[in-house]
Amino acid sequence: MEMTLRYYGKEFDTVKLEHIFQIPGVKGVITTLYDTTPGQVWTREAIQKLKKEVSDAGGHISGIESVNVHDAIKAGTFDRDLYIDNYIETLENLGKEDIHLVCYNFMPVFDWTRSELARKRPDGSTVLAYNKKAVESIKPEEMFDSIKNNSNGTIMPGWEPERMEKVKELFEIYKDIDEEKLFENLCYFLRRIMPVCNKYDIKMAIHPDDPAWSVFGLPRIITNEKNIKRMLEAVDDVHNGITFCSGSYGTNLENDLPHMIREFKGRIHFAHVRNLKFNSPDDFEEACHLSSDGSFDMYEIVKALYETGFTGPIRPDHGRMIWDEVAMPGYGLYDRALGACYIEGLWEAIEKGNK
Ligand code: DNO
Repeated sequence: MEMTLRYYGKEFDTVKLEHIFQIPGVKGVITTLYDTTPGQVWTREAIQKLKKEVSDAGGHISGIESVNVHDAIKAGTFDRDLYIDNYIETLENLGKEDIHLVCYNFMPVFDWTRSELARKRPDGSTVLAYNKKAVESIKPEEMFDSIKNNSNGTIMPGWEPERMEKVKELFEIYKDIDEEKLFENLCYFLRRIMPVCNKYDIKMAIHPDDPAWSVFGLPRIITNEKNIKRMLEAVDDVHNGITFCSGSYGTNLENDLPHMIREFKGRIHFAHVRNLKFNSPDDFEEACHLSSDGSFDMYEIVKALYETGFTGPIRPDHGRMIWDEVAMPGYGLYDRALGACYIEGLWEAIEKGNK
């Protein structure tokens, strides 16, 4: 495995690349062109500029998170092929620039959802949290406003203003889309992009739906073992793979995380490793990475990755806000740095224990 950190680019991130590369063991970042909108072609020039920014700071790009998928593709509207052509062109340009991992998601309208961005924990740190009843009692616009007002002046991924301007229109195009139709649209998209992925050896790694259930009545499909299996079998190409995000799959308490890692051996191209603390099945908060702080056994998760011969990038995921840091919620430097070292420590112990 390679330890990495997510980075949004110098105009958007509150964390500096130079600081990221001071974290022990981190020389790679997972990044994106944060100022592009879904459907837009990423030019080679823009990709080169991003690569240079990262290499000037002493590191490299380990993968992209995300190249977002236009809603026309997810909803399968008449114009989807045009947007798929653009996506293919972006992949081609990434391939030519020697980038071989792309994380994306197939969640209608929104990306991840949370009811709070700064729930206070007993030690004074703040974390992202989800309460099912709170989410069920509000409208999507209200959630957008609350996210916007609590993001410390940053733009949260998946909650970009352009997306929200069109929220009503977006809901309209999904009105006849159920899970089955969404699944077909995903397979259609994957079949069309596989040739370019094969040509440039680009591994596509779909991110799970977070949380792993339907939100605001929209269908969600990347939620459990059965559905992933179906997707991997429907387009049976190693370039059609997954991002194993413990925090997202873990929202569904029926998902056995280490078992899923073993089951999808060879098709996990990227891992987000983080812990959640459940207060009840309908309420969880994002704990620090340590097993003892949350509901998951992080040792078993890392061990499953190790034992399945995982060689891709891992990143610590959302961190708590600690030590008075003011940053994009979930994406401060300090707690993610602690998370990275903890995961590296688990990995080293497991590796040496196996020799
Ligand atoms: C949230 C992230 C997601 C993820 C996308 C991938 O913090 O885990 O925004 O990057 O779903 O496309």
